[in-house]
Order: sequence, then structure tokens, then C-alpha cells
Amino acid sequence: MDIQEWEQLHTDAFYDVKRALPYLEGMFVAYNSNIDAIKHLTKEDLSRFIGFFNEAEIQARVETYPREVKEPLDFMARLLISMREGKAAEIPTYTSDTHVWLKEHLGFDYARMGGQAGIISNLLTQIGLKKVVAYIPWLSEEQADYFVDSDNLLHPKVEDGKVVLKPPRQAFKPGLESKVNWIFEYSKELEITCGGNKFKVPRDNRLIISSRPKWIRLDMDREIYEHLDSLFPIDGAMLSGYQMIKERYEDGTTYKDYVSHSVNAIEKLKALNPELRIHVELTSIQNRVIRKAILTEIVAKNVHSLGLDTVEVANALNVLGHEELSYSVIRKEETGITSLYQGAVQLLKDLSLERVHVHCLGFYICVLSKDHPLTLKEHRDALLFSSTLASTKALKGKIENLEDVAAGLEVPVSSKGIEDLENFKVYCVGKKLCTPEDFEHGYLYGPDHDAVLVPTKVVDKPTVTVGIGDTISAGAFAAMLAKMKQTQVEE
Ligand code: 8BR
Repeated sequence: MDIQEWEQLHTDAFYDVKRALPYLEGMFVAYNSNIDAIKHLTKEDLSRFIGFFNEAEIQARVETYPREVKEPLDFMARLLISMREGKAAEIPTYTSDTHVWLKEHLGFDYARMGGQAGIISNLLTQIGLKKVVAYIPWLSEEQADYFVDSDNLLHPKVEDGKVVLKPPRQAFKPGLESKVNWIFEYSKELEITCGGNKFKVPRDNRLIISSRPKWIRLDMDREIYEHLDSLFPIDGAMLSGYQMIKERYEDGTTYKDYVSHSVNAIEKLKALNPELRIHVELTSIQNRVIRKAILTEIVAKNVHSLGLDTVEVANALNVLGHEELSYSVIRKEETGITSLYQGAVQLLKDLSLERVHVHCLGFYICVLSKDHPLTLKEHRDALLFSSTLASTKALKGKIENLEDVAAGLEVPVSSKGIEDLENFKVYCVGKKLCTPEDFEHGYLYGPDHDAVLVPTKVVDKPTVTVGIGDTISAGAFAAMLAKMKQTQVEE
């Protein structure tokens, strides 16, 4: 299909999914949200910043490649590494000292909702789902302000031993501190001189210092767990934030406690509605023990759908014992897309999933189990709908309602994405996964799975890049569920 046809399919899919969304009763979204403090770094900021340190000490710290920010010098070192390579990075900090220091020495340009569950809740609310139930175990008063103020967004609150659903601004826990992440964005071509070294930033990217206060637990309040039925009716759950689980806590609990609580919550949700679909949104998880536990104990067998990007596919394959495939996904050579597809199929099988949605710049791959209830055309519509949402987000920085998304429809489909997919055609036809005609439609039929491949809309000069992955996964998952509900009702 040529680019014009893909444009038309995007438009048709958008209006089709828009008609299906009202069939959804509700979506549960947990666990993580935070406040993102954003600073776009200028040349002046950087030289002022480097000036706070001894340049030889910065270089020495760069050599040690700190994996955690314990003091400001660790941050400085990782910022330089990220900028030198133009590579996004996310590093944890467990103390609030870093936050205080950054606020005093650098400050931020603006703040916004951060964290996958926070972003997804707001998005689903704004695209008009009937009911979104967000659950953030550490909802502070300040954090609650970053949730959209709208009747269709609710949060459980324990009142007189009962669980009631209230707008987040009436459901926060008084006295809690807020979790504030810092996002340092930098632009291509920025010149850096430090400790006698000089380099130019190769591409726009970002470094995130993610705050992990010691008291935070990825868990569900007992009363809410006991009364999960109060959240219903819901058709789906989008769960994320598991990367925040630590191996050990000072109070003697370990990751095993939180993994098993999470599984219990999933089991209970499914028991309350056996038709309910559960999606887990992955992000980079540095700790391999945690990464493996999340995949093999929470995701495998308990969950239906997984959303992730290329790097996360490689990371997941790596801990599941597929090192070679993992390296060929990450190397991104010409055969990169073939490895990515094989990797997604491997994840579908290893984790007994119904759906694996991989988003890349310019195309998405969605691998499906054979028994999935929708047609490949309906899955394709769900992906195209999310591509339009993503382009709106990249273009405008936000999506306030479905009318805003008209702007996204004007964004052109990526010709590079079409070209990347075209390079994959020979493999697919050769392996008898499809006929050349099926491939044109984006449909593959494997021996034990199906798949949909679509080129997507890409904004040339995006306003933001943070949160687009979550927007893609949430948009596609909600669209898919809506189509499932619509089909059930109309049958
Ligand atoms: P992660 O943050 O999870 O990596 O997801 C980012 C996703 O955003 C990419 O996979 C890509 O699909 C999408 N994206 C990016 Br990055 N820049 C974009 C742009 N300019 N236009 C549309 N989508 C974009």
C-alpha cells in the first residue's frame, strides 16, 4: 500500500474507534504517577553547572559509570555520558537531597504529570472513556492536582471502612510527600567542553533522574484490595510501575512480597470479571532480578497484553535466556526488524500472552495469539488509532480531547517506516507468513500466532517525546477493548 492509502486507513480507523469507545464501561489504571520537573538545558546552563564541580573529578566519575545518583557529581557524570552518546537514560535516586540540590542550583522550566499510570489515566479520561479508575498508592495532595479534573476520572478512597470512588483531588492521602522526577532535555549540536574533552551532542534526547523515596511501596491498600468490587464495572486494567519494586527493603520485606501482592490483585480483578483484559506497560528495569521476576511471575500467565519499545524487547529477551536474539534486536542492523518481530513472538510464547505490542519510531508490530477474538483488521485499526494519538501528542505536547486529535490526522505517515517494513517483506513472504498482498495490508499469519504491522505517523519536530510510548500503548489497548465490547454487543 502506498503512503496515501495508509493515510486514509489512519483516518478511517480513527473515526471507527471513536464510535466504538462509548461501548467501554471503564478502565482501571495503576500504580505509578509522579510529578515531572522539566528543564531544557542550554549552553549557559551547562557551563554554569559544570562550574559547580572540579572538572577532573567529573571525568573520574564518568569512568565509574554511576548507576544511582547518590550525590550531585553522579548526576553530572551521567548527564555527560547521556549527552556524549545522545542516548536517553533513566537513573534512580533514593534520597530527596538530589531534588533539593537541583531545585536550588538549577531549577526547572515547568512541571507536569509523569509516571505511566498518571499519563495513561489522564489520556484515557481526555479521550472520553466513560469511567477511568486511577489508583496510585502514594497519591499526595500536590500529586492529585496533576490529574485531569473531570467527572469520568475517579480514585478509590477509604471512608468509614468503605471504599468509595472520588475525584483524585478528594481522594489523596494527607501528609504524604510527593515523588518528583527531573527530566533534563538537551538538543543536538550542543557543544560541551569538560576536563579537556570537547564533543557535540549527536541527537536530541533526555536524562531522567527518577525519585524513589524509601517509603514508597508498589502495593495496594488492604481495604481497597478487600473491596476491589467497588471499582467495577470495568473492562480492562492497565498496570505499570513495577520497575519501582526493589529487591530488599529496610523493613525486611523483599520484592517477593510485592510481586505476590500484585499477582493477588490481578487474580482478584479477573475473578470479579472473567472477561477483563489486563495490559502491562513495561519500561526499562535496571535490576535483572526484578526484571525477570516481573516478567516470569507477574506478566507470565496472569496478564493478556504487553506494551514495550525496542530496548525493552531486548532487555526482556535477555533475562529470559535469549541473549543472541536480544543482541540482534539492540544492534538494529538491517535485519533488526526481523529480530524484533522474532523477539516479540518469543515474548508472546514465553509469557503465554494474547498480545505483544512493540512501538518503534515509524512503525508498530503487534503479535497476537491465534485465539484472539478480534480480526486482524480490528487490531490494525486499534494500532492506527494509537498512531494518530501519538502524533497529536508529539505535535501539540498534550491531548485534551478527541477533537484535538484532528491535528494528528494531518501528520504524514513516515516514509522511513514504510521503507523499514518493506525491507521485512522478503523475509515474511519467504517464510510463508503471508502473501505479498497480505503484507500490503500489514497482516502476517504464523504457525502459532498472527501479527499486524503498520507504518505510523511521525512528527518531524516533536514538542515532547516523554509519554508518547504510554499514549501509544494505552490508545491501542483501549481501542482494542472497545472493539471487543462493540462486537459483543452487536452480535
Ligand atoms: P518510549 O518512550 O517508550 O521509548 O516510546 C517512545 C515512542 O514514541 C516511540 O516508540 C515512537 O513510536 C514514538 N515517537 C517518538 Br520517540 N517520537 C515521535 C514523533 N516525533 N512522532 C510520533 N511518534 C514518536
